Amino acid sequence: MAGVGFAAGAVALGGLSRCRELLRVGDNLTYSALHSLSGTMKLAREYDRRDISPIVAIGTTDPANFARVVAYDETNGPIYDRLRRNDFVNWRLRIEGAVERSLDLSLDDLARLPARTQITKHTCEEGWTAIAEWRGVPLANVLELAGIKPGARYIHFYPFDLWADSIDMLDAFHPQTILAYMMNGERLPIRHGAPVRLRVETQLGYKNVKFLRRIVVTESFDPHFETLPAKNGWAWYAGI
Ligand SMILES: Nc1nc2c(c(=O)[nH]1)N[C@H]1C(S)=C(S)[C@@H](COP(=O)(O)O)O[C@H]1N2
Ligand SMILES: [Mo]
Repeated sequence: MAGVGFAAGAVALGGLSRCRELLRVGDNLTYSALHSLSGTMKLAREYDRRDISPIVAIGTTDPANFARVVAYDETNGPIYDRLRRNDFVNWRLRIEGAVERSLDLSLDDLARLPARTQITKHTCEEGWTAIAEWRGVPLANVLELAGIKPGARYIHFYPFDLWADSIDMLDAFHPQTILAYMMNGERLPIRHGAPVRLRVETQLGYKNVKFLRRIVVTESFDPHFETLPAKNGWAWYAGI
């Protein structure tokens, strides 16, 4: 794992100068100061079971509830509704883009891959924090399965609501970056992102995309990739 992470890190740094041109000034400073210069894979602090705290569900708490969700997606909201009625048996996570082979992974497929459990602190940009236990597949394992192409630089995450976001290879191959399907020892509840959400422990809360349906690997940074966090004026890189 460490070897793979290092290699991916080197690849990501190669693309950095290009991406730096495209990012806003604020992002540049944070990105340089907190991320690219470190070059190492610093682990976020992990806690004990007794530290687990009540965690509020924020943002979209049910992508199928069109009446209450600001980020309701007219196409994917109804699909989410159908999938959850059948306990997500027919849900598939699509992985595509700059990969050797596209994948459609079921919950069972994910459960068969090596898993990681971590008790970490979620830090929301609104100022609250909460500690929870997450279990899921390291994103690195899924990317290796798909075989990312040499030019791949960024990973985009698309959920069943209108939220979306992207991370670079350093964070994608970070050992604590997982596709979580369990929370506090139980299946991930709807309000926290069922059936699968991203946990990226190196960044602020809004990067942790819930209700995943699609992951797209890209070679270049798309400054026009429309995301709700970007529309809110929040930085693309939100390292903590
Ligand atoms: N799909 C989706 N992911 C999302 C959001 C959302 O509204 N929709 N909100 C984000 C924000 S701002 C935070 S703080 C966390 C909250 O996660 P929680 O609801 O499990 O506490 O999810 C993030 N991921
Ligand atoms: Mo947040």
